[in-house]
Amino acid sequence: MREYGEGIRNPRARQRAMLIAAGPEEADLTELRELLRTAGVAVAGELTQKRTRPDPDRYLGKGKLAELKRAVRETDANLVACDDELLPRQERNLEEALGAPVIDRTAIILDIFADHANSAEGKLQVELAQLEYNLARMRGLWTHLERLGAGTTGGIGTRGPGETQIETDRRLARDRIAALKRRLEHTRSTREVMRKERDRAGLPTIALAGYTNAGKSSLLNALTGAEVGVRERLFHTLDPTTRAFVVSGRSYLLTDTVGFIRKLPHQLVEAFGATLEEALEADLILHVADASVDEDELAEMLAAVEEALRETGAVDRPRLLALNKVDLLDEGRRRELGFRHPEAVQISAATGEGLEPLRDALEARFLSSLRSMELLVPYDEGGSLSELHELAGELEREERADGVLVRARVPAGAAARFERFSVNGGP
Ligand SMILES: Nc1nc2c(ncn2[C@@H]2O[C@H](COP(=O)(O)OP(=O)(O)OP(=O)(O)O)[C@@H](O)[C@H]2O)c(=O)[nH]1
Ligand SMILES: [Mg+2]
Repeated sequence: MREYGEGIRNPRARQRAMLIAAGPEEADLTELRELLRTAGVAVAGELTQKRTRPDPDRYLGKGKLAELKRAVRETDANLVACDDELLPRQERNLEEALGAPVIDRTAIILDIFADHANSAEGKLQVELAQLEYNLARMRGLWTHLERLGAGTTGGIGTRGPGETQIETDRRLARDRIAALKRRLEHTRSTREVMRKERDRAGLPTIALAGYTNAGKSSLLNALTGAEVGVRERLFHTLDPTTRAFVVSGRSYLLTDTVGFIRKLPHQLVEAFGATLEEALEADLILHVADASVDEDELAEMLAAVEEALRETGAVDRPRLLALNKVDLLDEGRRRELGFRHPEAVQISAATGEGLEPLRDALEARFLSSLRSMELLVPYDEGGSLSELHELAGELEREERADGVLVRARVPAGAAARFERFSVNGGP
C-alpha cells in the first residue's frame, strides 16, 4: 500500500464530491450520500440525468457533461462520485473531460469495506476484492480513494502510472491475488474444523441476513445479550459473529453477517462468498429489514437481499422475515405492514418490543424438526445428560437403578448422537 502524503492523516477529509446518476428512472441519491458520509467524503451537490441507459463512453450525454463541468467548478467540488459502477472507459473519459477524479459506487463500497475490516480474514477478503477491481482498471496496487486523496502522485486528476509501471503492477497484482486466495483457502479450512465442532454439537442454527443498517447486530445483541458493535453507518459488520441464545430452555446458535446493498459489487460477493455461504448454511435465515422506510424503499431493499441471497446460493434455505424498527412507526403503518407482510414478525431491537413473538415464531419453525426420544442415560454419562439438557430444554426424567430415563425432543441433527441410549428404538 502507498503511504499517504506527509502530514495528511485522513486524505478524504478535504474531499467534496459532486454526485451523478443516469438511468431510466428519476434517480434517488440518498443512499449514495449515506455511503459517502460513511466514507468520510462531503457532498457538494448532485446532478442526475434521465435516459434509457447511460452513455457507453461518457456515462452522461454531451450537454449534461458540460453542465456537470460547470457545476463542479461552481460548487468547488474536487471529486465526482457516480451511483453506478462505471466501465473503465467511461471513468477515463469522464476524468479527462472534467479534469477531476471520478469514483464509482463500487470503489466507494470497497473503500468502506477496507476501512471496516477487522479480522485477518476480512482484511484478506477486502484486499482481494480491491485487487480484482483495480486489475480490471489497470490500476496500481493502491486503492482508488487513497490515490485520489493522497496528492502524492502529481495531484488530483492526473492519470495513473506509465505503461511499464502498469505492466509491473498488473503482474504484482496477479501474484498477490493468487497469494491471497491461497491464504483464504487456509483460513477457510481452519474454520471448517470449527464448523465441524459446531455441527457435532447439533444445535439448531439461525443466520441473520439483511440490508446494511437494518439492525441485524442490534437484534443479535437483544436476543443473546451479546455486545456486537452497532452503529449508524453502513457495513458496520463484516465478520460473521455467532452467539448462543435460549428459547424455552433450548439453545440455538445465531450468526450475524455482513449487510447487503443494492448493486452489491460482484468482487465483494466473490471475495466474501465462502464466508457468507457458510454462515447462511443455517437451518433458518432470519431476514431482518428496516421497516421505518417507505413502502417502495422497503420493497427494493427486500428484493436486493433476495437477489444477494440468490447470488450466494442461499436462496433455498427456510426464511423468516422480521420487520425491525417498528418503534418508529404509528399504529396505521404497523397495520398496513401486517396486511402486506402477514408472515412477518414486527419487532424493535431497540425497545425489545415483539421479541417474545419472534422467539415463539423461531421456536415454532424448529418444533417440527424435533424428534421425540426415550433414552436411558447411564449415571457415568453425566456429560451427555447436560448436553441433552442444552438441546432439549426441560427434560422429563426418572431415576432408575441403571441410569436416568429421559423423555426429550431432540433436534434431528443431534438425534444420532443419542441413539445409543435409545430405549424406544427410533422416532
Ligand atoms: N429506532 C430503532 N433503531 C434501531 C433499531 N434497531 C437498530 N437500530 C439502529 O439502526 C442502526 C443500525 O443498526 P445495526 O444493528 O448496526 O445494523 P446492522 O444491520 O447490523 O448494520 P450493518 O452491520 O452495517 O449491516 C443503529 O443506529 C441502531 O441503533 C430499532 O429497532 N429501532
Ligand atoms: Mg451489523
